[in-house]
Amino acid sequence: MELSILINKFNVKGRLVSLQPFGNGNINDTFLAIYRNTFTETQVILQRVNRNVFPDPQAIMANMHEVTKHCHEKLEDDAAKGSDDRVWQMPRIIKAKDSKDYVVDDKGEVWRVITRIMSAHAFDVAQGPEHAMECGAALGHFHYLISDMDPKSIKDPLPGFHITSGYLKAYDKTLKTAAAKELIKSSMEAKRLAKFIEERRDLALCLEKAQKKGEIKKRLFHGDPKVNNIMIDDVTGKGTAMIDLDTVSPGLIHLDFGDALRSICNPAGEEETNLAKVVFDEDLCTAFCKGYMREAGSFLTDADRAYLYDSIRLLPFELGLRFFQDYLNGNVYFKTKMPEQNLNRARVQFRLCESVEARERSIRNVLKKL
Ligand code: GN1
Ligand code: MG
Repeated sequence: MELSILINKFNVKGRLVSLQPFGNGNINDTFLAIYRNTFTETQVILQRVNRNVFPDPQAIMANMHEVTKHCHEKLEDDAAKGSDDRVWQMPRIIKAKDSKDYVVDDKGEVWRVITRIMSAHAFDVAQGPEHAMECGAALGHFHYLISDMDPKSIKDPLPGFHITSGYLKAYDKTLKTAAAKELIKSSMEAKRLAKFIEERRDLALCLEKAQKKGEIKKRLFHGDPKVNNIMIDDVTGKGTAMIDLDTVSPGLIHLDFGDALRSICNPAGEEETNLAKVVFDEDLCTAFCKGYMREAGSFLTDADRAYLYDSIRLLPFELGLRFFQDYLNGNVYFKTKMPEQNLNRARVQFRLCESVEARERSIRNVLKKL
């Protein structure tokens, strides 16, 4: 189905004047649509939910309905009190003309339209300590927003997501295939990455073990709080919204903390090819943590705090493992433009993990002072 016919099934007023690919997501297809009428224009986001990744796209939309309903009520109550230093925002679902939250096309693909947060941008890399602090505040505020939601209202969007032991199992299975064996045999770099993983198998289980012992507990978490999912107000420079709500589900908030830091403290970005530029930036880390703690510090127990360092080390390892496994498995999960792209993305994450390890003492010191 042509995109302009598809978007016409949603309830947006005005005439469609532009529909263009938008953003740099690795999973869903995203477009920006501009509608014009005699007085003004409306911009909305059209997205196809990737059913290769999300087994049940309708469940994703049911979750989004619940999350946005809960958070919008809370946001409006807080805005009415007027005690915040800004208007916190969250995109809203725009319903289809048949009143559903999504449209299924003739191929069975699920499409949604959501509002665009205007006069705000998300960046692919951290712009400096102030930006990092605002990212921390936005994630902390998001954790506050979802903290009193009933976890039972959310269906598991992606079974096994962020369970590192599961990614190791998938990796071990892939290693046994002829294609993966060939790729490792023919590349020194792939061999080096495989060795990197072997040396850190124990690390992969640290949070899972702490959870089994009951030291840290599951709560709702965002699941994908990387820097380009955090909207910053163009006018004030303040964090205003977390976007990409598909993976909100019960899990450890440590995973969000570690994932946000692995993305924010790597100003070279996820696609850097010169590994010498990939360094974990401690100033950005300190700034992020300050912003996060300001909004969410009161929820964290001593045990939660004790595992923050482990989360910062684990998340780049886990993402590197996911990229490398996908590379060996024929690039079927993360979108790629070049065959070696997932290999390179894995190199970057593993370098970042090493950089965290080299700075363990001083990162722990930063965390202690929070
Ligand atoms: C994916 O959708 P996007 O590009 O924001 C991935 C995250 C990774 C990220 C790395 C559902 O996020 O887990 O951290 O790529 N999302 C999913 O860029 O797998
Ligand atoms: Mg995204």
